[in-house]
Amino acid sequence: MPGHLPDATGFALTATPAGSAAEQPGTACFATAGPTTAVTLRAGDWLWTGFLVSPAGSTPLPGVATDGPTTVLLAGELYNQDELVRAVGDPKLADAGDAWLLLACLRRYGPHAFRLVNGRFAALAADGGVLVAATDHCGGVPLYLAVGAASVSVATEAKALPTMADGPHGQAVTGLRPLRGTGAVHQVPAGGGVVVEAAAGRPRTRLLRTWTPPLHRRHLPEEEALREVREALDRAVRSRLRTGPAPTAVLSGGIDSSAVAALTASACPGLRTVSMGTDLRDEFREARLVADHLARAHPGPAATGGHTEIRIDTADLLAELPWTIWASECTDPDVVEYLLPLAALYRRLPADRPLRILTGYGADIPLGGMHRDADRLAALDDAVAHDMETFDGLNEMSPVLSGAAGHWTTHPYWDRDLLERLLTLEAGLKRRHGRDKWVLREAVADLLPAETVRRPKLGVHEGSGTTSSFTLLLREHGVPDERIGAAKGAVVRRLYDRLVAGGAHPDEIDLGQETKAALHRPDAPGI
Ligand code: IOT
Ligand code: MG
Ligand code: MG
Repeated sequence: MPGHLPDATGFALTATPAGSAAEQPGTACFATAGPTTAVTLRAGDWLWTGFLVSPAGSTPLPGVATDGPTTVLLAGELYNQDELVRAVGDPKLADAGDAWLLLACLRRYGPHAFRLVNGRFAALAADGGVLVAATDHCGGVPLYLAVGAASVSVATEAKALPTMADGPHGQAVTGLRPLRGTGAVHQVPAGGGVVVEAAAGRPRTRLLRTWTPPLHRRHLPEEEALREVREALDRAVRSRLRTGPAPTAVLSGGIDSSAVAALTASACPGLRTVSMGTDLRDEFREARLVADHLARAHPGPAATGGHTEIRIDTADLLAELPWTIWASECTDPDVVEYLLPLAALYRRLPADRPLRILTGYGADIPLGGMHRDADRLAALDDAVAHDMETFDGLNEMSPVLSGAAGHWTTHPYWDRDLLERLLTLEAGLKRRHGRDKWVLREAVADLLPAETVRRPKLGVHEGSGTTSSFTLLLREHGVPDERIGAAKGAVVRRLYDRLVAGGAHPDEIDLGQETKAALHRPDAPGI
Protein backbone atom coordinates (compact mmCIF):
# COMPACT_ATOMS: atom_id res chain seq x y z
CA MET A 1 0.00 0.00 0.00
CA PRO A 2 1.30 3.45 -0.81
CA GLY A 3 2.42 5.44 2.23
CA HIS A 4 1.92 9.11 3.01
CA LEU A 5 5.05 10.10 1.07
CA PRO A 6 6.07 9.00 -2.43
CA ASP A 7 7.74 5.56 -2.63
CA ALA A 8 10.81 7.07 -4.27
CA THR A 9 12.02 10.66 -4.24
CA GLY A 10 15.07 10.39 -6.47
CA PHE A 11 17.23 8.17 -8.64
CA ALA A 12 20.55 8.06 -10.43
CA LEU A 13 20.87 5.31 -13.01
CA THR A 14 22.81 4.32 -16.07
CA ALA A 15 20.96 2.45 -18.80
CA THR A 16 22.92 0.30 -21.22
CA PRO A 17 21.49 -1.81 -24.02
CA ALA A 18 21.21 -5.34 -22.59
CA GLY A 19 24.13 -7.46 -23.68
CA SER A 20 26.74 -4.72 -23.58
CA ALA A 21 29.00 -4.41 -20.55
CA ALA A 22 27.11 -2.88 -17.63
CA GLU A 23 28.63 0.08 -15.82
CA GLN A 24 29.49 -0.56 -12.21
CA PRO A 25 27.58 1.82 -9.97
CA GLY A 26 29.90 3.91 -7.81
CA THR A 27 28.22 5.81 -5.03
CA ALA A 28 25.53 8.35 -5.69
CA CYS A 29 25.66 11.60 -3.77
CA PHE A 30 22.10 12.82 -3.36
CA ALA A 31 21.21 15.89 -1.34
CA THR A 32 17.86 14.14 -0.84
CA ALA A 33 17.98 12.38 2.51
CA GLY A 34 16.74 8.84 3.01
CA PRO A 35 17.80 5.26 2.46
CA THR A 36 19.35 4.52 -0.93
CA THR A 37 18.84 1.20 -2.64
CA ALA A 38 21.38 -0.13 -5.13
CA VAL A 39 19.68 -1.33 -8.30
CA THR A 40 20.66 -3.70 -11.07
CA LEU A 41 17.61 -4.34 -13.16
CA ARG A 42 16.71 -5.72 -16.56
CA ALA A 43 14.25 -3.18 -17.97
CA GLY A 44 12.93 -4.01 -21.43
CA ASP A 45 15.99 -4.26 -23.69
CA TRP A 46 18.03 -2.20 -21.24
CA LEU A 47 20.04 -2.89 -18.15
CA TRP A 48 19.68 -0.31 -15.41
CA THR A 49 22.32 0.09 -12.74
CA GLY A 50 22.45 2.73 -10.04
CA PHE A 51 20.55 3.95 -7.01
CA LEU A 52 17.11 4.93 -5.81
CA VAL A 53 16.46 7.16 -2.84
CA SER A 54 13.24 6.88 -0.86
CA PRO A 55 11.84 8.54 2.24
CA ALA A 56 11.06 5.35 4.15
CA GLY A 57 12.42 2.35 2.24
CA SER A 58 9.07 0.62 2.78
CA THR A 59 9.21 -1.57 -0.31
CA PRO A 60 12.17 -3.56 -1.62
CA LEU A 61 12.36 -1.57 -4.88
CA PRO A 62 10.60 1.69 -4.10
CA GLY A 63 8.80 3.32 -7.01
CA VAL A 64 9.55 0.53 -9.51
CA ALA A 65 6.89 -1.35 -11.49
CA THR A 66 7.73 -4.08 -14.01
CA ASP A 67 5.48 -6.04 -16.31
CA GLY A 68 7.07 -7.99 -19.15
CA PRO A 69 9.00 -5.63 -21.43
CA THR A 70 7.82 -2.50 -19.60
CA THR A 71 9.48 -1.06 -16.50
CA VAL A 72 8.71 2.24 -14.81
CA LEU A 73 10.61 4.06 -12.13
CA LEU A 74 8.75 6.97 -10.61
CA ALA A 75 10.26 9.52 -8.24
CA GLY A 76 7.36 11.58 -6.95
CA GLU A 77 3.61 11.23 -7.25
CA LEU A 78 0.55 11.66 -9.46
CA TYR A 79 -2.49 13.85 -8.81
CA ASN A 80 -5.02 12.79 -11.48
CA GLN A 81 -5.17 9.08 -10.66
CA ASP A 82 -8.95 8.94 -11.21
CA GLU A 83 -8.62 10.24 -14.75
CA LEU A 84 -5.74 7.87 -15.49
CA VAL A 85 -7.56 4.85 -14.07
CA ARG A 86 -10.49 5.66 -16.37
CA ALA A 87 -8.12 6.15 -19.30
CA VAL A 88 -6.62 2.68 -18.92
CA GLY A 89 -9.97 1.14 -17.96
CA ASP A 90 -8.75 -0.91 -15.01
CA PRO A 91 -10.30 0.04 -11.63
CA LYS A 92 -7.89 -2.32 -9.81
CA LEU A 93 -5.10 0.16 -10.53
CA ALA A 94 -6.70 2.74 -8.24
CA ASP A 95 -4.83 1.33 -5.22
CA ALA A 96 -1.82 -0.25 -6.91
CA GLY A 97 0.54 2.70 -6.52
CA ASP A 98 1.48 5.47 -8.92
CA ALA A 99 4.30 3.58 -10.68
CA TRP A 100 1.88 0.80 -11.68
CA LEU A 101 -0.68 3.27 -12.92
CA LEU A 102 1.94 5.04 -15.01
CA LEU A 103 3.07 1.69 -16.38
CA ALA A 104 -0.48 0.91 -17.54
CA CYS A 105 -0.67 4.34 -19.20
CA LEU A 106 2.62 3.72 -20.99
CA ARG A 107 1.37 0.37 -22.21
CA ARG A 108 -1.68 2.05 -23.70
CA TYR A 109 -0.26 5.32 -25.03
CA GLY A 110 3.51 4.81 -25.31
CA PRO A 111 5.63 7.84 -24.36
CA HIS A 112 2.59 10.08 -24.99
CA ALA A 113 1.29 8.81 -21.66
CA PHE A 114 3.26 11.64 -20.11
CA ARG A 115 0.86 14.06 -21.82
CA LEU A 116 -1.97 12.68 -19.71
CA VAL A 117 -0.31 12.92 -16.34
CA ASN A 118 -0.82 15.68 -13.81
CA GLY A 119 1.82 15.11 -11.15
CA ARG A 120 5.02 16.03 -9.42
CA PHE A 121 7.54 13.55 -10.69
CA ALA A 122 10.54 12.51 -12.68
CA ALA A 123 10.31 9.11 -14.33
CA LEU A 124 12.40 6.67 -16.25
CA ALA A 125 10.63 4.07 -18.33
CA ALA A 126 11.72 1.28 -20.61
CA ASP A 127 9.32 -0.27 -23.08
CA GLY A 128 11.17 -2.88 -25.10
CA GLY A 129 13.93 -1.00 -26.88
CA VAL A 130 12.59 2.47 -26.12
CA LEU A 131 13.73 4.40 -23.08
CA VAL A 132 11.96 7.55 -21.87
CA ALA A 133 13.19 10.00 -19.24
CA ALA A 134 10.48 12.53 -18.44
CA THR A 135 9.61 15.19 -15.91
CA ASP A 136 6.23 16.72 -15.14
CA HIS A 137 4.69 19.81 -16.80
CA CYS A 138 6.74 22.22 -14.70
CA GLY A 139 9.90 20.19 -14.19
CA GLY A 140 8.72 19.95 -10.58
CA VAL A 141 11.16 17.11 -9.96
CA PRO A 142 14.25 18.17 -11.92
CA LEU A 143 15.76 15.55 -14.21
CA TYR A 144 19.25 15.47 -15.73
CA LEU A 145 20.63 13.36 -18.49
CA ALA A 146 23.97 12.57 -20.12
CA VAL A 147 24.24 10.42 -23.23
CA GLY A 148 27.42 8.40 -23.71
CA ALA A 149 28.60 6.34 -26.66
CA ALA A 150 26.74 3.25 -25.47
CA SER A 151 24.81 4.33 -22.41
CA VAL A 152 22.42 6.93 -21.03
CA SER A 153 22.69 8.27 -17.50
CA VAL A 154 19.77 9.97 -15.77
CA ALA A 155 19.43 11.44 -12.30
CA THR A 156 17.09 13.66 -10.34
CA GLU A 157 20.08 15.67 -9.10
CA ALA A 158 22.88 16.75 -11.44
CA LYS A 159 25.50 16.03 -8.78
CA ALA A 160 24.26 12.44 -8.51
CA LEU A 161 24.73 11.67 -12.20
CA PRO A 162 27.15 8.77 -12.43
CA THR A 163 29.18 10.62 -15.06
CA MET A 164 29.55 13.68 -12.85
CA ALA A 165 32.21 12.22 -10.58
CA ASP A 166 34.78 11.45 -13.28
CA GLY A 167 34.11 14.62 -15.26
CA PRO A 168 30.95 14.56 -17.32
CA HIS A 169 31.43 13.35 -20.85
CA GLY A 170 29.02 12.53 -23.59
CA GLN A 171 27.09 13.72 -26.57
CA ALA A 172 25.01 16.77 -27.27
CA VAL A 173 21.28 16.10 -27.03
CA THR A 174 19.20 17.84 -29.69
CA GLY A 175 17.00 20.56 -28.27
CA LEU A 176 18.67 20.60 -24.83
CA ARG A 177 21.25 23.01 -23.45
CA PRO A 178 24.22 21.67 -21.49
CA LEU A 179 24.30 22.66 -17.84
CA ARG A 180 26.67 25.31 -16.50
CA GLY A 181 30.15 23.95 -15.83
CA THR A 182 29.54 20.62 -17.56
CA GLY A 183 30.22 19.58 -21.10
CA ALA A 184 27.40 17.17 -21.58
CA VAL A 185 24.93 17.14 -18.72
CA HIS A 186 21.50 18.32 -19.83
CA GLN A 187 18.36 19.15 -17.90
CA VAL A 188 15.18 17.64 -19.29
CA PRO A 189 12.90 20.62 -19.95
CA ALA A 190 9.70 21.21 -17.99
CA GLY A 191 6.88 19.43 -19.79
CA GLY A 192 9.37 17.30 -21.64
CA GLY A 193 10.80 13.86 -22.04
CA VAL A 194 13.82 12.49 -23.83
CA VAL A 195 13.07 9.38 -25.85
CA VAL A 196 16.08 7.15 -26.48
CA GLU A 197 16.34 4.30 -28.90
CA ALA A 198 19.41 2.14 -29.24
CA ALA A 199 20.25 1.86 -32.94
CA ALA A 200 23.02 -0.71 -33.37
CA GLY A 201 23.98 -0.24 -29.71
CA ARG A 202 24.27 3.55 -29.99
CA PRO A 203 21.67 5.67 -28.21
CA ARG A 204 19.67 8.02 -30.46
CA THR A 205 17.66 10.71 -28.72
CA ARG A 206 14.68 12.89 -29.50
CA LEU A 207 12.79 15.39 -27.40
CA LEU A 208 9.10 14.80 -26.68
CA ARG A 209 7.08 17.85 -25.61
CA THR A 210 4.30 16.99 -23.16
CA TRP A 211 3.12 20.40 -21.93
CA THR A 212 3.55 24.04 -22.76
CA PRO A 213 2.15 27.10 -20.97
CA PRO A 214 -0.98 28.35 -22.73
CA LEU A 215 -0.90 31.88 -24.16
CA HIS A 216 -4.59 32.43 -24.76
CA ARG A 217 -6.68 34.24 -22.16
CA ARG A 218 -10.33 33.81 -21.17
CA HIS A 219 -12.79 36.44 -20.12
CA LEU A 220 -15.21 35.04 -17.54
CA PRO A 221 -17.96 36.72 -15.53
CA GLU A 222 -16.72 37.39 -11.97
CA GLU A 223 -18.92 34.76 -10.36
CA GLU A 224 -17.82 32.09 -12.77
CA ALA A 225 -14.13 32.91 -12.39
CA LEU A 226 -14.42 32.82 -8.60
CA ARG A 227 -16.21 29.47 -8.63
CA GLU A 228 -13.68 27.99 -11.04
CA VAL A 229 -10.66 29.13 -9.02
CA ARG A 230 -12.14 27.96 -5.73
CA GLU A 231 -13.04 24.52 -7.08
CA ALA A 232 -9.75 23.98 -8.88
CA LEU A 233 -7.70 25.06 -5.84
CA ASP A 234 -9.77 22.79 -3.61
CA ARG A 235 -9.17 19.86 -5.97
CA ALA A 236 -5.45 20.65 -6.18
CA VAL A 237 -5.18 20.65 -2.40
CA ARG A 238 -7.25 17.48 -1.89
CA SER A 239 -5.34 15.54 -4.54
CA ARG A 240 -2.16 16.32 -2.57
CA LEU A 241 -3.40 14.78 0.69
CA ARG A 242 -2.75 11.16 1.63
CA THR A 243 -3.94 8.94 4.43
CA GLY A 244 -1.56 8.65 7.38
CA PRO A 245 0.08 11.38 9.43
CA ALA A 246 -1.53 14.80 9.06
CA PRO A 247 0.10 17.25 6.63
CA THR A 248 1.99 20.45 7.40
CA ALA A 249 1.57 23.82 5.68
CA VAL A 250 4.33 26.43 5.54
CA LEU A 251 2.36 29.52 6.39
CA SER A 252 3.39 33.14 5.92
CA GLY A 253 -0.08 34.56 6.54
CA GLY A 254 -0.18 35.86 2.96
CA ILE A 255 -3.17 35.01 0.79
CA ASP A 256 -1.45 32.18 -1.11
CA SER A 257 -0.37 29.99 1.79
CA SER A 258 -3.39 30.96 3.93
CA ALA A 259 -5.79 29.74 1.22
CA VAL A 260 -3.91 26.43 1.00
CA ALA A 261 -3.92 26.04 4.78
CA ALA A 262 -7.64 26.84 5.00
CA LEU A 263 -8.61 24.31 2.32
CA THR A 264 -6.32 21.67 3.81
CA ALA A 265 -7.83 22.20 7.26
CA SER A 266 -11.29 21.75 5.72
CA ALA A 267 -10.27 18.56 3.93
CA CYS A 268 -8.54 16.74 6.79
CA PRO A 269 -8.10 17.05 10.54
CA GLY A 270 -4.78 17.70 12.25
CA LEU A 271 -3.16 20.20 9.86
CA ARG A 272 -0.04 21.69 11.42
CA THR A 273 1.18 25.08 10.34
CA VAL A 274 4.67 26.50 10.66
CA SER A 275 6.07 29.96 10.10
CA MET A 276 9.68 31.15 9.97
CA GLY A 277 11.21 34.52 10.77
CA THR A 278 14.59 35.99 11.59
CA ASP A 279 15.93 38.50 14.10
CA LEU A 280 15.50 41.11 11.34
CA ARG A 281 11.96 40.39 10.27
CA ASP A 282 9.04 37.99 10.52
CA GLU A 283 5.38 37.59 9.57
CA PHE A 284 4.51 35.84 12.84
CA ARG A 285 1.55 38.06 13.71
CA GLU A 286 -0.03 37.60 10.28
CA ALA A 287 0.52 33.82 10.24
CA ARG A 288 -0.76 33.43 13.81
CA LEU A 289 -3.93 35.33 12.89
CA VAL A 290 -4.67 32.70 10.23
CA ALA A 291 -3.69 29.74 12.41
CA ASP A 292 -5.97 30.95 15.23
CA HIS A 293 -8.80 31.55 12.79
CA LEU A 294 -8.50 28.01 11.40
CA ALA A 295 -8.30 26.54 14.90
CA ARG A 296 -11.58 28.29 15.78
CA ALA A 297 -13.21 27.25 12.50
CA HIS A 298 -12.34 23.56 13.02
CA PRO A 299 -13.16 22.51 16.59
CA GLY A 300 -13.56 18.98 17.98
CA PRO A 301 -12.50 15.95 15.97
CA ALA A 302 -11.72 18.11 12.91
CA ALA A 303 -9.27 20.22 14.96
CA THR A 304 -6.06 21.58 13.49
CA GLY A 305 -2.79 20.25 14.89
CA GLY A 306 -1.19 23.46 16.10
CA HIS A 307 1.02 26.28 14.89
CA THR A 308 4.79 26.70 15.35
CA GLU A 309 7.04 29.72 14.96
CA ILE A 310 10.69 29.17 14.15
CA ARG A 311 13.06 32.08 14.50
CA ILE A 312 16.47 31.89 12.87
CA ASP A 313 19.37 34.28 13.48
CA THR A 314 20.51 36.11 10.38
CA ALA A 315 24.00 34.61 10.63
CA ASP A 316 22.51 31.12 10.80
CA LEU A 317 20.23 31.91 7.88
CA LEU A 318 23.14 32.91 5.65
CA ALA A 319 24.98 29.76 6.66
CA GLU A 320 22.18 27.91 4.81
CA LEU A 321 23.25 29.37 1.44
CA PRO A 322 25.44 26.39 0.54
CA TRP A 323 22.69 23.95 1.58
CA THR A 324 20.12 25.84 -0.47
CA ILE A 325 22.24 25.79 -3.62
CA TRP A 326 23.35 22.19 -3.06
CA ALA A 327 19.72 21.09 -2.76
CA SER A 328 18.10 23.25 -5.44
CA GLU A 329 21.00 23.26 -7.92
CA CYS A 330 19.85 26.77 -8.76
CA THR A 331 22.15 29.47 -10.18
CA ASP A 332 19.70 32.37 -10.13
CA PRO A 333 20.42 34.74 -7.21
CA ASP A 334 16.84 36.05 -6.96
CA VAL A 335 15.40 32.56 -6.77
CA VAL A 336 18.07 31.52 -4.27
CA GLU A 337 16.86 34.39 -2.05
CA TYR A 338 13.31 33.02 -2.20
CA LEU A 339 14.48 29.49 -1.45
CA LEU A 340 16.98 30.21 1.32
CA PRO A 341 14.47 30.96 4.10
CA LEU A 342 12.41 27.91 3.10
CA ALA A 343 15.45 25.61 3.05
CA ALA A 344 16.44 26.94 6.47
CA LEU A 345 12.93 26.29 7.75
CA TYR A 346 12.75 22.73 6.39
CA ARG A 347 16.05 21.90 8.07
CA ARG A 348 14.64 22.99 11.42
CA LEU A 349 11.56 20.79 11.31
CA PRO A 350 11.69 17.55 13.34
CA ALA A 351 13.84 15.12 11.37
CA ASP A 352 12.56 11.95 13.02
CA ARG A 353 9.30 11.76 11.04
CA PRO A 354 9.13 12.67 7.36
CA LEU A 355 6.46 15.30 6.70
CA ARG A 356 4.16 15.98 3.78
CA ILE A 357 4.33 19.74 3.37
CA LEU A 358 1.94 21.91 1.34
CA THR A 359 3.14 25.35 0.30
CA GLY A 360 1.68 28.41 -1.39
CA TYR A 361 4.75 28.64 -3.60
CA GLY A 362 4.24 29.62 -7.20
CA ALA A 363 0.86 31.38 -6.92
CA ASP A 364 2.44 34.71 -7.76
CA ILE A 365 3.64 33.53 -11.16
CA PRO A 366 0.30 32.91 -12.97
CA LEU A 367 -1.39 35.71 -10.99
CA GLY A 368 1.36 38.28 -11.53
CA GLY A 369 1.70 38.80 -7.77
CA MET A 370 5.39 39.75 -7.89
CA HIS A 371 4.62 42.67 -10.18
CA ARG A 372 2.94 45.08 -7.82
CA ASP A 373 3.87 48.06 -9.97
CA ALA A 374 2.41 46.67 -13.21
CA ASP A 375 -0.77 48.73 -13.02
CA ARG A 376 -1.63 48.45 -16.70
CA LEU A 377 -3.20 45.16 -17.70
CA ALA A 378 -0.85 44.79 -20.68
CA ALA A 379 2.16 45.08 -18.38
CA LEU A 380 0.67 42.54 -15.99
CA ASP A 381 0.05 39.98 -18.72
CA ASP A 382 3.50 40.62 -20.19
CA ALA A 383 4.98 39.88 -16.78
CA VAL A 384 2.98 36.66 -16.44
CA ALA A 385 3.95 35.50 -19.94
CA HIS A 386 7.59 36.37 -19.28
CA ASP A 387 7.68 34.44 -16.01
CA MET A 388 6.14 31.42 -17.73
CA GLU A 389 8.78 31.60 -20.46
CA THR A 390 11.67 31.77 -18.01
CA PHE A 391 10.84 29.52 -15.04
CA ASP A 392 12.24 26.35 -16.60
CA GLY A 393 15.57 25.31 -15.09
CA LEU A 394 15.31 27.58 -12.04
CA ASN A 395 14.34 24.55 -9.91
CA GLU A 396 12.35 26.72 -7.53
CA MET A 397 9.77 23.92 -7.07
CA SER A 398 12.36 21.20 -6.51
CA PRO A 399 11.43 18.72 -3.77
CA VAL A 400 15.12 18.38 -2.92
CA LEU A 401 14.93 21.68 -1.02
CA SER A 402 12.92 19.93 1.70
CA GLY A 403 14.16 16.47 0.69
CA ALA A 404 17.60 17.38 2.05
CA ALA A 405 15.86 17.48 5.44
CA GLY A 406 13.86 14.29 4.74
CA HIS A 407 10.52 15.99 3.99
CA TRP A 408 8.32 16.03 0.88
CA THR A 409 6.81 19.27 -0.41
CA THR A 410 4.04 19.80 -2.89
CA HIS A 411 2.81 23.07 -4.41
CA PRO A 412 -0.95 23.13 -5.17
CA TYR A 413 -0.82 26.33 -7.27
CA TRP A 414 1.37 24.54 -9.80
CA ASP A 415 -1.06 21.69 -10.14
CA ARG A 416 -1.31 21.35 -13.91
CA ASP A 417 -5.06 21.93 -14.02
CA LEU A 418 -5.12 24.86 -11.58
CA LEU A 419 -2.08 26.49 -13.16
CA GLU A 420 -3.71 26.38 -16.60
CA ARG A 421 -6.90 27.89 -15.26
CA LEU A 422 -5.12 30.69 -13.39
CA LEU A 423 -2.79 31.47 -16.27
CA THR A 424 -5.53 31.80 -18.83
CA LEU A 425 -7.72 34.20 -16.86
CA GLU A 426 -7.59 37.62 -18.50
CA ALA A 427 -5.44 40.10 -16.57
CA GLY A 428 -8.46 42.14 -15.47
CA LEU A 429 -9.52 39.29 -13.19
CA LYS A 430 -6.06 39.22 -11.60
CA ARG A 431 -5.91 42.97 -10.94
CA ARG A 432 -9.40 44.24 -10.17
CA HIS A 433 -11.06 46.77 -7.90
CA GLY A 434 -7.59 48.13 -7.09
CA ARG A 435 -6.35 44.77 -5.73
CA ASP A 436 -3.63 42.40 -6.88
CA LYS A 437 -4.49 38.66 -7.13
CA TRP A 438 -8.14 39.72 -6.86
CA VAL A 439 -9.62 36.49 -8.18
CA LEU A 440 -7.79 34.38 -5.60
CA ARG A 441 -8.44 36.72 -2.66
CA GLU A 442 -12.13 36.85 -3.44
CA ALA A 443 -12.43 33.11 -4.17
CA VAL A 444 -11.33 32.17 -0.64
CA ALA A 445 -12.60 35.25 1.26
CA ASP A 446 -15.15 33.22 3.25
CA LEU A 447 -12.41 30.97 4.70
CA LEU A 448 -10.05 33.61 6.15
CA PRO A 449 -9.96 36.72 8.33
CA ALA A 450 -10.81 39.90 6.37
CA GLU A 451 -7.37 41.29 7.22
CA THR A 452 -5.65 38.31 5.57
CA VAL A 453 -7.77 38.65 2.44
CA ARG A 454 -6.79 42.33 2.11
CA ARG A 455 -3.15 41.97 3.13
CA PRO A 456 -0.67 43.34 0.56
CA LYS A 457 1.82 40.90 -0.90
CA LEU A 458 5.14 40.43 0.86
CA GLY A 459 7.77 38.20 -0.75
CA VAL A 460 9.31 35.43 1.34
CA HIS A 461 12.72 37.07 0.86
CA GLU A 462 11.34 40.34 2.27
CA GLY A 463 9.24 38.91 5.11
CA SER A 464 12.23 36.93 6.38
CA GLY A 465 14.84 39.66 5.94
CA THR A 466 16.84 37.40 3.59
CA THR A 467 17.47 40.03 0.93
CA SER A 468 18.80 42.48 3.48
CA SER A 469 21.03 39.95 5.23
CA PHE A 470 22.61 38.77 1.96
CA THR A 471 23.12 42.44 1.04
CA LEU A 472 24.74 43.08 4.42
CA LEU A 473 27.15 40.18 3.93
CA LEU A 474 28.33 41.70 0.65
CA ARG A 475 28.59 45.20 2.12
CA GLU A 476 30.83 43.74 4.81
CA HIS A 477 33.02 42.48 1.97
CA GLY A 478 33.20 46.05 0.65
CA VAL A 479 30.83 45.71 -2.32
CA PRO A 480 29.35 49.10 -3.26
CA ASP A 481 25.56 49.29 -3.42
CA GLU A 482 25.29 49.50 -7.20
CA ARG A 483 27.17 46.19 -7.50
CA ILE A 484 25.29 44.21 -4.89
CA GLY A 485 23.02 42.48 -7.43
CA ALA A 486 25.93 41.39 -9.61
CA ALA A 487 27.91 40.30 -6.56
CA LYS A 488 25.04 38.10 -5.35
CA GLY A 489 25.08 36.40 -8.75
CA ALA A 490 28.82 35.83 -8.54
CA VAL A 491 28.60 34.28 -5.05
CA VAL A 492 25.70 32.02 -6.02
CA ARG A 493 27.49 30.81 -9.16
CA ARG A 494 30.71 30.21 -7.23
CA LEU A 495 28.85 28.10 -4.66
CA TYR A 496 27.07 26.20 -7.43
CA ASP A 497 30.38 25.41 -9.12
CA ARG A 498 31.84 24.09 -5.87
CA LEU A 499 28.78 22.13 -4.76
CA VAL A 500 27.16 20.81 -7.93
CA ALA A 501 29.87 20.57 -10.57
CA GLY A 502 32.67 20.30 -7.96
CA GLY A 503 31.05 17.69 -5.72
CA ALA A 504 31.72 19.47 -2.40
CA HIS A 505 29.40 18.94 0.58
CA PRO A 506 27.78 22.11 2.03
CA ASP A 507 29.35 21.48 5.45
CA GLU A 508 32.81 21.77 3.85
CA ILE A 509 32.07 25.25 2.56
CA ASP A 510 33.47 28.34 4.27
CA LEU A 511 31.04 31.02 3.14
CA GLY A 512 33.35 33.94 3.93
CA GLN A 513 36.17 32.41 1.96
CA GLU A 514 33.96 31.52 -1.01
CA THR A 515 32.46 35.01 -1.02
CA LYS A 516 35.92 36.51 -1.12
CA ALA A 517 36.96 34.15 -3.91
CA ALA A 518 33.82 34.96 -5.93
CA LEU A 519 34.34 38.70 -5.60
CA HIS A 520 38.00 38.71 -6.48
CA ARG A 521 37.84 36.80 -9.72
CA PRO A 522 39.01 38.98 -12.59
CA ASP A 523 35.55 38.84 -14.23
CA ALA A 524 33.67 39.35 -10.95
CA PRO A 525 31.96 42.42 -9.60
CA GLY A 526 34.43 42.85 -6.73
CA ILE A 527 35.63 45.98 -5.00
P1 IOT B 1 5.98 34.13 -1.29
O1 IOT B 1 4.85 34.09 -2.22
O2 IOT B 1 6.02 35.20 -0.25
O3 IOT B 1 6.19 32.74 -0.55
C1 IOT B 1 6.04 31.52 -1.21
C2 IOT B 1 5.51 30.49 -0.22
O4 IOT B 1 6.53 30.20 0.77
C3 IOT B 1 4.32 30.96 0.61
O5 IOT B 1 3.11 30.80 -0.07
C4 IOT B 1 4.43 30.08 1.85
O6 IOT B 1 3.91 28.79 1.63
C5 IOT B 1 5.93 29.99 2.05
N1 IOT B 1 6.40 31.03 2.95
C6 IOT B 1 6.73 32.31 2.63
N2 IOT B 1 7.14 32.99 3.71
C7 IOT B 1 7.06 32.14 4.76
C8 IOT B 1 7.36 32.23 6.16
N3 IOT B 1 7.82 33.34 6.68
N4 IOT B 1 7.17 31.14 6.93
C9 IOT B 1 6.70 30.00 6.39
N5 IOT B 1 6.42 29.85 5.09
C10 IOT B 1 6.59 30.89 4.27
C11 IOT B 1 8.57 34.37 -4.12
C12 IOT B 1 7.64 34.96 -3.15
O7 IOT B 1 7.19 36.07 -3.25
O8 IOT B 1 7.32 34.15 -2.12
N6 IOT B 1 7.99 33.29 -4.84
C13 IOT B 1 7.04 33.60 -5.90
C14 IOT B 1 7.52 33.49 -7.32
C15 IOT B 1 8.94 33.46 -7.58
C16 IOT B 1 9.26 34.04 -8.91
N7 IOT B 1 9.68 33.00 -9.80
C17 IOT B 1 9.71 33.14 -11.12
N8 IOT B 1 9.42 34.29 -11.71
N9 IOT B 1 10.05 32.10 -11.84
C18 IOT B 1 5.87 32.62 -5.81
O9 IOT B 1 5.05 32.63 -6.73
O10 IOT B 1 5.77 31.88 -4.85
MG1 MG C 1 3.06 33.97 -2.78
MG1 MG D 1 4.74 36.15 1.07
